[in-house]
Amino acid sequence: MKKVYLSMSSDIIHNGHIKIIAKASQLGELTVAVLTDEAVARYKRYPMIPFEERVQIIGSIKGVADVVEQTTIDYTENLLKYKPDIVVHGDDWKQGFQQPIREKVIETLKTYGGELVEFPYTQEENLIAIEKTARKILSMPEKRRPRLRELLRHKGCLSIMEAHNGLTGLIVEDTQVQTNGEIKQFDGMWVSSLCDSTAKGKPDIELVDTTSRLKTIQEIMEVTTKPIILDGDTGGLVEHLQFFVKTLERIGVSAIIIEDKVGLKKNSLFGTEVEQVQAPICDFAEKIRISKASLSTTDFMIIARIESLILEQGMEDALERAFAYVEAGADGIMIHSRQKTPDEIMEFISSFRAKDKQTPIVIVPTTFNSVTESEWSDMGVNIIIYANQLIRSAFPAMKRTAETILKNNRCMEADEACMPIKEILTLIPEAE
Ligand code: SPV
Ligand code: MG
Repeated sequence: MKKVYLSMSSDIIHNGHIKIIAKASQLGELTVAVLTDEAVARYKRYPMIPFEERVQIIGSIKGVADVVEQTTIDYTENLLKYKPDIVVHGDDWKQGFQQPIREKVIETLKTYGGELVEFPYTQEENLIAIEKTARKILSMPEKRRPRLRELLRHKGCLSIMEAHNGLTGLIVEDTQVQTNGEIKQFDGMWVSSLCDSTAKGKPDIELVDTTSRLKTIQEIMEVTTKPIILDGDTGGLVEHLQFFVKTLERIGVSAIIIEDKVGLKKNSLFGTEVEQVQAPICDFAEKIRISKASLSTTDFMIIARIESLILEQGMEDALERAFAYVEAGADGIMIHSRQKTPDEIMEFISSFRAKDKQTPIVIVPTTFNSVTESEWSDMGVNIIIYANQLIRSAFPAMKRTAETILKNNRCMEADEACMPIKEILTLIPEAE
């Protein structure tokens, strides 16, 4: 009896799957590999049905002899482990983003004399509609809110990009790249105080009030499904913060990061050029304790941001604060720096991790930007936030276009830097 291998990532099992399973099982003893939640989330949307349930469902389909786990969309590891005689797939992967994965499968099969069998793929008419519904469900507060914790559990280190309106939300939601057969996308969004303020033509000094911040979040939420981390600045008065975190939790935000400063907040990257005052440790710890106590779920995270390195208060102070904030109930620690080199951040991470292996560490590598994500991950970082790159790249592009039109007294010369009219008209579909 030949060993047959079929990999499945879908959480919506339709007739096309049943047909391919039936055909595959006629070729020999069929093992179906179910992609883990992490692997699915990496290249598609987050699965609505968790891995364990998908294993049960697929295992009970007629013709499936065994179910195994596949942890990446790349088959290589499993093929070398199980050495199936035949790999089965729909012929749709000859085109599109799965092409390099297909080529790698063919190459690996060659090494031990395996064979690829492709069946015509039957696209279910109503699948597109079902996918749209899945997206709507995933954007519901109770589904979106716990997603950050879920991703942290599955992936260990997340890549988060800033969004400051619906359009940038869509960029973070939908942008995917393909390198060496791996598909990559962002795990969630950072609603930055700097970008939210700048987009409104305001300075980053807690001038944009919570009502306005909530409006930005709602705008993003309406068109996306990924988890949202809010830059909560200092959190303001604790008497206000305890209400604000409840609102955020209710609408489906996953986390707020609050920084340990008091008085008029200025952007951290000014450092000591402007007057900025750090809160006494006990006051900030109390702020965390009170706001944590007002939450109704265990999903929502309150992350404490330490400004000691920004304000040149030293490593000892940063570490003392980190442990005090964790003790007060902080669900994560963000350590910030404005150095060009990553040295002080790395020193903090290794000292903190020597004593605390669990609490998520968040970094914003705007100035110390040479370290790769996998290097940060190896050091013990859990959330990497790209805090301002979308707005920083959009502004010079828009300014250049404005100048080009002024200089030329017409817009023809600006056209090459613009997307075609047809594309902008159809970028946002009219109907859901
Ligand atoms: C933000 O994005 O608003 C931040 C990060 O708080 S930083 O600008 O580096 O302070
Ligand atoms: Mg900020």
